[in-house]
Amino acid sequence: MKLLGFFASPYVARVELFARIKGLDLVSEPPLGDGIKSAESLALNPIGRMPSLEVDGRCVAESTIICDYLEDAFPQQPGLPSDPYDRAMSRLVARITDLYVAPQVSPLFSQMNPAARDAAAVDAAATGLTNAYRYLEHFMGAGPFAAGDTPTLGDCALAPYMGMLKQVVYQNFESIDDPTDSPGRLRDWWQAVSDDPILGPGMQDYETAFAEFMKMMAKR
Ligand SMILES: N[C@@H](CCC(=O)N[C@@H](CS)C(=O)NCC(=O)O)C(=O)O
Repeated sequence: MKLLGFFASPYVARVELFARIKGLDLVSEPPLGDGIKSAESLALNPIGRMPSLEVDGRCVAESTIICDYLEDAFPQQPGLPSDPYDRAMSRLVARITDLYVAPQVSPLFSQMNPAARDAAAVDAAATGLTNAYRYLEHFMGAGPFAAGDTPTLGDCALAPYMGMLKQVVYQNFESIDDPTDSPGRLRDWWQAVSDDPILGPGMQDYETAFAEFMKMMAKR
């Protein structure tokens, strides 16, 4: 079994962090050929995005589906809560990350230069993020993690996005606040993630990998 993709991707990180909380030895490795659009990679996963999980020559695609596969294939150390409602909430945090947090990021990436900034585009993304944080706070429950008192899928999905937003958004866009900086559910969640013996070091690794990715992009 091979996890193909770069850890700097929040979707690859989701799967690798999920594997870590499940105690699985699954470390991401570079895509086949010369990248995700190579003939070798596309033959395995025609979607052409990372991550892909190669299992005996076959492929499981899409980060959350890969996590579902790992949960089914390796149930011994669960990566989801046992209570059905809490399981749904953990999955919902991952879904809110995909549907309401992630779409705000690319528009902001293209507005990094303050001199050429489209204020309306920044405002729209800021509103989108504020709404997404409200949805998360509504559904996350008492915690301190995304769904309960141990890390599960929702944490593995949201934490890399939050780490990425911390590096590229909150410090570059004055009008967008870091929700983990002011008292509230997301600050308590981030503290729990940072203090966790698996997710804390995992997020340090993610932040290093993402910073290296940004440096590489800046040189291009
Ligand atoms: N819905 C996919 C999203 C994966 C995704 O967009 N990955 C990015 C890297 S962060 C990618 O491969 N982008 C390449 C492309 O869009 O061509 C998942 O959850 O796995």
